[in-house]
Amino acid sequence: MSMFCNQCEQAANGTGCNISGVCGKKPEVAALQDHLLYGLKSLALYADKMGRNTEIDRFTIEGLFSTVTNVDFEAARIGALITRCYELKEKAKAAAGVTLSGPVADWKPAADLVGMTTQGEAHGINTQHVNEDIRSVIEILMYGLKGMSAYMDHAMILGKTDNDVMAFFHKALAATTDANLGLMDFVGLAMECGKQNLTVMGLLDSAHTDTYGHPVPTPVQLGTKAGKAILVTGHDMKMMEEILKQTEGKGINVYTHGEMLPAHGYPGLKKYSHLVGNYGGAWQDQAKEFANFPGAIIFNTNCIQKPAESYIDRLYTWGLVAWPGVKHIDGWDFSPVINKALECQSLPENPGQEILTGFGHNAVLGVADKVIAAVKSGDIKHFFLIGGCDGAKSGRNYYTEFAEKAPKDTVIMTLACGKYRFNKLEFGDIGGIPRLLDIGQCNDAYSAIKIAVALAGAFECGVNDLPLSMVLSWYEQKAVVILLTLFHLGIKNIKLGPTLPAFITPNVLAFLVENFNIGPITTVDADMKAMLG
Ligand code: FSO
Ligand code: SF4
Repeated sequence: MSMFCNQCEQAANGTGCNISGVCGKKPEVAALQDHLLYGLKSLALYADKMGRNTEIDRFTIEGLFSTVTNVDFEAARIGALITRCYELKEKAKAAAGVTLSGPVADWKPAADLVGMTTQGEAHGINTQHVNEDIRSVIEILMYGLKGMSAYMDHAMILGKTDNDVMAFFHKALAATTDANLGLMDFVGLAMECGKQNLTVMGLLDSAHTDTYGHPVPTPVQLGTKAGKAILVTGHDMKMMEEILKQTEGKGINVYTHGEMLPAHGYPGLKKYSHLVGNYGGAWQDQAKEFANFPGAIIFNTNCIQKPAESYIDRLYTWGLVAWPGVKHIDGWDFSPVINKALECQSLPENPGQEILTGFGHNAVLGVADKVIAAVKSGDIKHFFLIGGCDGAKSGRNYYTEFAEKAPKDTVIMTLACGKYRFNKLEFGDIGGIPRLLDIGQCNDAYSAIKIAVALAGAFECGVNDLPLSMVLSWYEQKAVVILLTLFHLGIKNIKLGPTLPAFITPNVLAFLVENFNIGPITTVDADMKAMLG
């Protein structure tokens, strides 16, 4: 059985995975995910013609997020989503009061998984256009929508939504099926996706801060505390809160892993004394780290990898993330995970290094006067935003080297899991301002934008005129939509690595270089010199 997927930075040979996914995605799951996307486009054709419907909107977000890299590897779950998608499409068709024609509008899935898989294989990743540049921009748009769905999902879990954003999801999905649209139509939709995502990131920021307060600078212990334990990895704060509530008084310590590290900065989460530290680093080291963590482990979002036998029995998934053979928690009752943690071995008392997190926009802008004065006096010469998602490739050592070589009179802001490349290094401070500021998750990119815009306001210039350089790493589709948001904001001169996306054609790249002067990372010395020059 064949497959083709090129949506993440791991795409085999820099072009696409065609035998099996480097991430572990099997051809059957790839075909089912392609089928689900086809179904979501069919649903969108009708949803675009009716008013807002909460059930359809929520399903669209969950369906898209399920196809993001390292989220759902379970064929049966994707099959169930396809069936549900068809039911909702029929409902939308009746509510819209129109009957559209054409293969996408007429979509009907087979009744069984084998049939759905065969149909998905025929659909592929996009079938409406033959021009390779148009296909490239449609892929950028589709991956942008997938990334935006992830941020929207977290916001929705905390009770936020936005009608205009949801209308855009359906409009854009429907547009990808329109053979009459041309290159610039899709470029416009991709840019609009960046704009809509700014709204979503703002919603998510207020979802987090309204619920848990503004993050405050917080030291996080990297060692272990004696006792039973649960390790939480992923991105979802509400799920983290539930784990903390349900483990209270049970003698279980809770640790963050990967992108959950910024949870320690929120007053509403750090108040739990059994949230004791962060264990391990970024997602791609999970096999080694989970094998050494004797407690229960739970994923609430990406990035899951094939679990090893040594820990699969202690591993759980929740929400949209799933792996065959791994126990899944439906809903909000985490008793099975808690019981497992109580059965498992205890962790030893082994204190370690402390690192700081919690530099969200409120904390950084709270000391804006100090920062501005340090820039004016020349104590701070430059800011670097070294952020983005991490991956397994050795070329990613660039980001460690870049942080290490950043001159002592520069400040590094960071976010997302790429920070683990350097967040345990000692950077010191400039007049009490730490040289390394952990803004949070990839989900907190809004904070970085707010900080940059506020600095530009203070210096009465544009963001592009600030002494600020962005050195970003990308891995999956959440990074794609953040790039679209930065383009929407007119941010130029971004350095992107470790490699450029396989789905960008030379002509589309030329367009991006011409309009945004984005470029691939080269060597640390050359890039640093150009930025500081
Ligand atoms: Fe990383 Fe994974 Fe947060 Fe991504 S854990 S790679 S961009 O899912 O979302 O930064
Ligand atoms: Fe390959 Fe990435 Fe697609 Fe997985 S998500 S199949 S690694 S391109």
